[in-house]
Amino acid sequence: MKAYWFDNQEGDQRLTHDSGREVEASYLAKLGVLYHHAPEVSTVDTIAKDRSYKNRDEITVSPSAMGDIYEDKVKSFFHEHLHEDEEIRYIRDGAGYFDVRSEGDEWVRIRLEKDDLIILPAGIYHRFTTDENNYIKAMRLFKDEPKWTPLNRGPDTDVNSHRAEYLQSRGA
Ligand code: KMT
Ligand code: NI
Repeated sequence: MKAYWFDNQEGDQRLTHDSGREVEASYLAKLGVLYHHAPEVSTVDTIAKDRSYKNRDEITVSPSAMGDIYEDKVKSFFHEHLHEDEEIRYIRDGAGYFDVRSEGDEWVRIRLEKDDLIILPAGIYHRFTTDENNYIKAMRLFKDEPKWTPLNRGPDTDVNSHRAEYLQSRGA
C-alpha cells in the first residue's frame, strides 16, 4: 500500500498521478479508511468474522477476463460514487488504485497490491481504477444483502443519510 495526494493532472486514470506528497495510514484512518497488510488469509477470516461478513467472491478486472466490456467497466469504476454499506477489498494479484475524498474534498490515491486489504466506510466518496498493467484480482467480502450499488455523486448523494452519518462520524 502506498497513499499520496493525487496530482490532478490530465492524462489516463491508470497512470500513477503521484504528486509526490505522501499520505500516512493514520490520516486514512481519520477518513475512516482502514488498511491491513494480510499475507495470511486467516487475518481476513478474522476481520470478516468480527464485522459479520458471511460471504466472499473473487473478481478479476482485466481485458482477458472481461473481454470487450473491460474499458467500459474501468471507466464506470472510476465514476465518483458512494455506497450505503462499507466496501472491503482484499487484493490477491495485480494492482490498482482506490481514490478517496479527503476532508477538504481532495483526492487521496491509494495504491494496492497483493495481500493489501482495504475497508472503505459507507458514505465516503471514492472511485477505482486498474493501473497501467490492466490487471487486478480481488476478493470482495459481503454481508447477506450488500448495498453495493454505486450511487454516483450528485445532489441526491450529498443529502443521502449514509453520507450524513459518515460525515458526522468523522466530526465534519
Ligand atoms: C469497486 O468497488 O469499484 C470494485 O469492486 C472494483 C473492482 S475490485 C478491485
Ligand atoms: Ni465503490
